[in-house]
Amino acid sequence: MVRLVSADAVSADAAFLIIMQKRVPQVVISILFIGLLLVPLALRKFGDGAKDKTAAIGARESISRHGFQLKEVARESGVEFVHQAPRLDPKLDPIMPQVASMGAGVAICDFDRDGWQDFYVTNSGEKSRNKLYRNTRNGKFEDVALKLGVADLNASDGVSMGAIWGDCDNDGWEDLFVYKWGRPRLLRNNAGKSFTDITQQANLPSWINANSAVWFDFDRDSKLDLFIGGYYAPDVDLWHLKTTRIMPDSLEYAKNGSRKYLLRNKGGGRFEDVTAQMGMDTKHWALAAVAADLRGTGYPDLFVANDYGVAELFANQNGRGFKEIGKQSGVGVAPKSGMNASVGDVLNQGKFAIYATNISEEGVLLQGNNLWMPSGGEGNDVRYQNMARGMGVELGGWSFGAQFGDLNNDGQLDLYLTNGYISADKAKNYWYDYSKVSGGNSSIIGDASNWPAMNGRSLSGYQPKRVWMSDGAGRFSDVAQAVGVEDRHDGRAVAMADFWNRGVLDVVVANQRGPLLLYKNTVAPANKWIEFELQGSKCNGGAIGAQVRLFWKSAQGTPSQQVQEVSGGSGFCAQNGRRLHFGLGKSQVDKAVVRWPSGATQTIIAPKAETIHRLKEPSAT
Ligand SMILES: [Ca+2]
Ligand SMILES: [Ca+2]
Ligand SMILES: [Ca+2]
Repeated sequence: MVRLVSADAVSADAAFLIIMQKRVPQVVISILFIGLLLVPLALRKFGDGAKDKTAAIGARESISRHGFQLKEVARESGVEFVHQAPRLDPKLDPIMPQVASMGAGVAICDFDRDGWQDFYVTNSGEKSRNKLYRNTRNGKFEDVALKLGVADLNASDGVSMGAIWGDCDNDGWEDLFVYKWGRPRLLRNNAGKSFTDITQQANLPSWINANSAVWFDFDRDSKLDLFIGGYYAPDVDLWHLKTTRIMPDSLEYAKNGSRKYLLRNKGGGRFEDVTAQMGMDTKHWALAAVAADLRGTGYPDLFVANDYGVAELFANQNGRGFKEIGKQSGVGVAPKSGMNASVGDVLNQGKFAIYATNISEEGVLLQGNNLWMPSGGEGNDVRYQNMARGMGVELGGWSFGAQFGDLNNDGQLDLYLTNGYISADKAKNYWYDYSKVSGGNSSIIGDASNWPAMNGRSLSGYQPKRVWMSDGAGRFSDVAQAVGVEDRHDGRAVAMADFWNRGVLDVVVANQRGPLLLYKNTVAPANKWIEFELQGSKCNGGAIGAQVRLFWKSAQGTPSQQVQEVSGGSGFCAQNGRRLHFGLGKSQVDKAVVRWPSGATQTIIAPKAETIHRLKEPSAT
């Protein structure tokens, strides 16, 4: 999950300035430029922790200073979930904590369509149970997984790694796909009252060691298709190893990862494997993926973050196949430990940036996270520049899941990141042994028996999380401690939704071998908001792939816009709520333009703020 190098070669601050010059006044550029000059200084001074700026303050002060406050309320909300890791083949015992280091996932969905967001959480211990937390509207959640038939997915044929919701049969009810190290499972939602396992008839692959999956309708035939990214090769049974040569054969250009799976929905609950035919037959250690219309073609593209290799960008060729443009677009140049894929219209340009996370450990390794900002070009010639350093979201420790969302409703997307790999003995560190092995040749690295026993040592454990607040002018600052995010668990999945229908984004975090955390958000009431819940009639029920483009004027009259897209999975082993949330600050909304996956658009002039707008796709389009 790591390569030992000094620093990321990509530096794009100059290009960033060129972009910024087109859209912000001179004074902002000056401030920004001074800010950029100060960045290296700040990095040296604060290193990876940057705790000085983020000291804990009271809730009232946090709301007045930053516009919001997060309070962890899992237990008082009835959510008591602790993730269990799998116990794999005993031959891996000496390094089990690092092999069995994933599986804590969370996917949000209003599965019973009562207007309140629910969530599904994966567990990974053999015979452990997954949970489906139904929102009981009174501030609490109740686990209905066992009752509805989606709890016992770890009893045989592998264990869960994550899940995504998508209405694959277009009956209006979102179905559940659970990906595993093992046999993937598809569960049909019976009107929110029960689930039926339809894996067999769906014709899914029999075994994938998967850590990422995304629902998206790549060919826009209205039927949701499924992308699954594999990690270990599919012929590896982690409980019954034929060989200990299962580790990556390189930490930079590993060739022994898994194939991918692009499964086209044929209707009637059946899927067909079109991976090679559509140009996705590459082999990597995929850890995260996100689909979105990145190039304005109307078709969803797919970004894949790979561990031990370069990222891939699959440009959708009008539904007829994909062209991998990672290298030419800039996102697939430096090999890293890609562990997250999420998108957001970071500077309100009407275009998506992509955030991929990696690993940084002070004094040992600085890979740096990537914030890929669109920097020009069209079609297959689209270009991205990594602005993570200049914008202040580069160093996040051993980073895993991250999501964009406007946490303080000021009209600018913020970024929540969780991290931490293995928190064991605080006084003992595995980094030295880790470095020794990872510096070896492929036959050394690739064999688990060559890896020194961990013996209870930590590896990038107990890390402070990041809540990066955007200033709207291209800089993020970490306010995690100040706004109440003080946990140090081994974070994996992050997902956001307005759980209590209050017009704010709450955050749920799944931790490896740790408790599920539910951060309830309180936002300064002066900041307004608007939300859109889209229901497909011709497209898939959850309207995955639909976009809302919101146009507004600031209190000073400056026009702005922000685009958001309904997602079938993003981050790391996560899926945000389907409802789109926009913070408005004190701005006036001019209009909202909805683009349904069919391509039909619908314009709503001056939609009311402080309102959840529930829109159904016009059936006549
Ligand atoms: Ca619900
Ligand atoms: Ca359905
Ligand atoms: Ca389709």
